Amino acid sequence: MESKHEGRKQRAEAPRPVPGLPAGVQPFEHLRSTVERLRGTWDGRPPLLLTHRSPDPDALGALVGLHALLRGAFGMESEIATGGRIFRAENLTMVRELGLSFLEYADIDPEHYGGAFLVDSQPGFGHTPLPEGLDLVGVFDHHEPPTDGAASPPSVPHYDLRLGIGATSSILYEYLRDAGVELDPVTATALSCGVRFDTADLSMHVTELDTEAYYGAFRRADRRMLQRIRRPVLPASYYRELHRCLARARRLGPLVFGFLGRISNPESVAEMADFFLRMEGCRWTLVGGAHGETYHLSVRTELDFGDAYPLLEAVLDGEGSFGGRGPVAGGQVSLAGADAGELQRLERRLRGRTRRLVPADELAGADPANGTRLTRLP
Ligand SMILES: [Mn+2]
Repeated sequence: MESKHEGRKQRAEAPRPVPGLPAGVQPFEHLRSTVERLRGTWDGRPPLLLTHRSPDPDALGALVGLHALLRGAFGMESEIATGGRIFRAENLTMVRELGLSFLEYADIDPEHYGGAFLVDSQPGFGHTPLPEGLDLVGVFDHHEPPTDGAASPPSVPHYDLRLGIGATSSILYEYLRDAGVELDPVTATALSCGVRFDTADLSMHVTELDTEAYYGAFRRADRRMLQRIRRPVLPASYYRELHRCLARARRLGPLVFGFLGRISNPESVAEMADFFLRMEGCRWTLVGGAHGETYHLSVRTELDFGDAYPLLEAVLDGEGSFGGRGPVAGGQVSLAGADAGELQRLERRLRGRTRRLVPADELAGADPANGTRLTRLP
């Protein structure tokens, strides 16, 4: 079957330097010498651990892993600060079950810390504001570096960027292993959640290290806690939103899409996009909804259908920003300062472009203007 988006190939990008550790150096040894060199200048002040906004399980796992590493390997207590509310029920449950508590960005006093570490993100990423007046000592990440403003690697003493590794939690697992730090149940559970989430239970983006981390962390994890995180208690509002989403969603050949208007939880769009992809015969999904001053969009594709991001690129057609990795893509359009009618107009534009991505011969009897309500599907 031919799909319209197959002609859209990823733009070739000029090769750019990838920041990383010096060749041949053992990561933990490099971290040890960096910490030993710098901690004398910290006057006993602790390091602050940071990640991207609204941390996901991999970011949380890496934070907990780094906290345990600094304590176990260097006898150093650290503090963690996070920004952006966490909405996804699994992630909230993970924080609660693991007994984690974080500082808010607004409460950070840079004078109080010797330096900062950043996990599962890099300086220059839009979703990662860094507090001013605090030097980055280390970065641990597995994402492609930002394409703009990063012509040369940033000058961070310990910059461990490993493209291709499935999860930052796996990278921290390696440090803990090499440092000989025994995994306590909380750290093991956190790392296990992180590797599981970013590799979809070792089904994608998997390396040897991810596999070792997945089983190694799981062996020492609290299994009951893992199960509670996997099947979290859901608030009543979740079911209200699910109902609205089911009522608004439409099927158009291989596509299930829904534009939800205002939503109470910005994670709903990703959850529903995942949920619809499981429908028999569905090859790709797109869900959008407005939360606060931002319109959120998620696209999911079946693996053999092609990447998600060219589809989202076509739907956005230059509006907003977006990113993607394989079968997953997400985007945002700002509604800041927009009048009351703009949300409806935006959804109308998005809906029009979305419909045009489905070739006429794939409509399978659906009304090409509106699609078919899920309740009316044969
Ligand atoms: Mn990650």
